[in-house]
Amino acid sequence: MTSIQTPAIPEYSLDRECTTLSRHILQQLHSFSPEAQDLSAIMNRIALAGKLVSRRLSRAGLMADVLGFTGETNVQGESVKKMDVYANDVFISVFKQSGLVCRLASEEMEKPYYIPENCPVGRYTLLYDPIDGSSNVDINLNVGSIFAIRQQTGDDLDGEGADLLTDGRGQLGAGYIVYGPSTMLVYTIGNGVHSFLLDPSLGEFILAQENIKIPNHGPVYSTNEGNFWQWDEAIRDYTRYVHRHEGYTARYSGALVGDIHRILMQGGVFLYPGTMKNPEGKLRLLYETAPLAFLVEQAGGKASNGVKPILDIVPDKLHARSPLIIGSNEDVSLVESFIQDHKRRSNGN
Ligand code: AFP
Repeated sequence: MTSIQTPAIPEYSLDRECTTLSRHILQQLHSFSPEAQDLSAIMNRIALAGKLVSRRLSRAGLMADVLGFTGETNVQGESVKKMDVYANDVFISVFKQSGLVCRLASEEMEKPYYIPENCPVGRYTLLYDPIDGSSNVDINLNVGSIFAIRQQTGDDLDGEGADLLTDGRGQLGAGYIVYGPSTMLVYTIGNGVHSFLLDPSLGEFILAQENIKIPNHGPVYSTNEGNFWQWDEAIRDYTRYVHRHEGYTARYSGALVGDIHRILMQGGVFLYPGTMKNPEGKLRLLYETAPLAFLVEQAGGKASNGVKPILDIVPDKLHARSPLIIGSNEDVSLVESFIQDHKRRSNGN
């Protein structure tokens, strides 16, 4: 009997190199059911959007009319970058003729966008921030895309997306793509958190790490201290505490995705509290804080608005905002303890 040659490439690496996103999702769901196939196909289209945006970003500085502002202002009152528009359109285009996603809602669009040919068969809605951290785009610093997948429950006849105004526990899947030295997609479908790295030579997102667990505590605190005097006294006291105690270091990139990715891998806490001017803070619930809260909770971390879990907050409008305190369990609990203490003291207890 001839002995079987051990393959040149060790088994696990070939298997790993073949572990694409769509295969991994079916493995995660231990099923080939229509729902599993749909989620796998949706994630595959999100991956395609990530490849297209990554390619554009990597060459933007050499291309004409790709960087800079459009001169328009979006529904958030922010000046729109040309890359915001490109990325927003990419996410719409990858779902055309898919029969999957009937509706998309994003930071760049006042109302949900419908893909008529996908409705009514398409039973999913994609919520996304096409370019998170767009203030970093023109200076070649890291940016990201954030996404969440939800079931379409209502008929939404007025096109306002009222059926989307539910808490974050209804998210079927969520994640982000970070466009940094390499392009990485990190996702959850409620079965742990997993990362995939874009291998440009293959044009494929390949499995990098499975079941990522966030450390229970980390040295990093990430916040825009330029807002210090606009914060509640509780948040100011927390900031004074980390200034006065060994073992803390500040890291803030101006792009939520990059800051969250650092904390997911190294531990710590990210804060975007409410301010006197904006008590609800800046970050949007449905396509920024809720997707990241789902992901971080799945990695064993915590996410709140200082008082209640982000995933329990019900938005009152599509572009609703929420304060965000997210990251390692111990560090988020520490910030929350400052808020509770202040509340107790102001109630005279
Ligand atoms: P842009 O996408 O408009 O640059 O906003 C980025 C962001 O939503 C988030 O990624 C950052 O954490 C946060 O806003 C930065 O806000 P500040 O500039 O107020 O610190």
